[in-house]
Amino acid sequence: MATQTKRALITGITGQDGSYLAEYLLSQGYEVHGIVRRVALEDPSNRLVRLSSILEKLHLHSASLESFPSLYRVISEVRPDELYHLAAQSFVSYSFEDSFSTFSTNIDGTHSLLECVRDLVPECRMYFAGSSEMFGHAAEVPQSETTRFYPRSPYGISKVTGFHMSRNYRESYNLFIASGIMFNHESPRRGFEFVTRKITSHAARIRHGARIKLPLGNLDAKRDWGFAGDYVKAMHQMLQQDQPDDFVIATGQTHSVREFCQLAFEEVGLNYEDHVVVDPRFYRPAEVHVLMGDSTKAREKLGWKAEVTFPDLVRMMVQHDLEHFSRK
Ligand code: F7E
Repeated sequence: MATQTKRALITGITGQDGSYLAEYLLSQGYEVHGIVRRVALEDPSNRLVRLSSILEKLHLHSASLESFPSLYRVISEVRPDELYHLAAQSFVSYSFEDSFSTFSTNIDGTHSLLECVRDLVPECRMYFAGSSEMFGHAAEVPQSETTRFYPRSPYGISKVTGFHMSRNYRESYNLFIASGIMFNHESPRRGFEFVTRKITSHAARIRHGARIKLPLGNLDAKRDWGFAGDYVKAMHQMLQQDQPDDFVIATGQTHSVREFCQLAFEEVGLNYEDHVVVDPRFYRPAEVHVLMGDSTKAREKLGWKAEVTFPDLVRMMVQHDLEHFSRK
């Protein structure tokens, strides 16, 4: 008997992770649906740019995390086998500027989806995108699934809430809901507001002759940076297990923002110290100083490990931006 095509629904499909995940699921033979904002459908050349190479293979539906009825309608139409909830207000700095909208999008949006799954498709397997920001001011290094949460931003708090809600729905209603506690993951598709892409785009533009400085905040913050293309495979793996569970997804290495600058500028033959200026506007009211993940559980149970190393990640992003800005 022929096996039935699995149907996946992705929130946040237009973002970095959503686009890699959509490509990966298509390569695995899935029928891929995505939730996008109505304005994205009206302006595909700008808003769907990360999906441009696969757009005709996708089924896109307009809905908003802020509207329960819109989510309810899409889920009842699509009836997914797997739901990947990636959409969020994900920029930590902005969450300090507008904690209300961050809480509303990230907490109420997750709550709405959980309730839709419970009511409409209780057999659907759901992935919740947790974050290393949940560890925040962590009491231990490295951080694993057993490390206590101590979020340091409204974003981190919203993710802790989403994580606990997901676990509670799993345990209360016997749903298959898995959470990834994902450490920073980057790529040439990263938004320009995040520090890695900010650095690689500036290094490339300066190499091409732009007379600009690179203003940054805390150069000593340390992060466990991996490649987003590796991380979406872990999301999929989590939903193929016999039991739903939570997993730390990380490289196990940590590097400072300063080290990232050093490597990125070296890649274009420059010294970062000649181009970076420290600008207090980019400091955060409360900083997370060191994150480094222990993904032993993911390695043992999912057979997952990060493939792309830190120097290769920096090189990939810089080389992409050199090409990207040569066309501007
Ligand atoms: O900051 C420091 C900043 O904004 C990294 C999101 O995907 O990963 C991401 O959150 C570090 C911080 O990412 C600038 O203070 C210095 O210590 O690239 P970021 P993030 O806050 O770690 C987690 C896992 C998520 O879940 C989030 O959604 O870099 N930093 N100077 C700066 N950061 C920025 N953005 N801009 C600066 O100028």
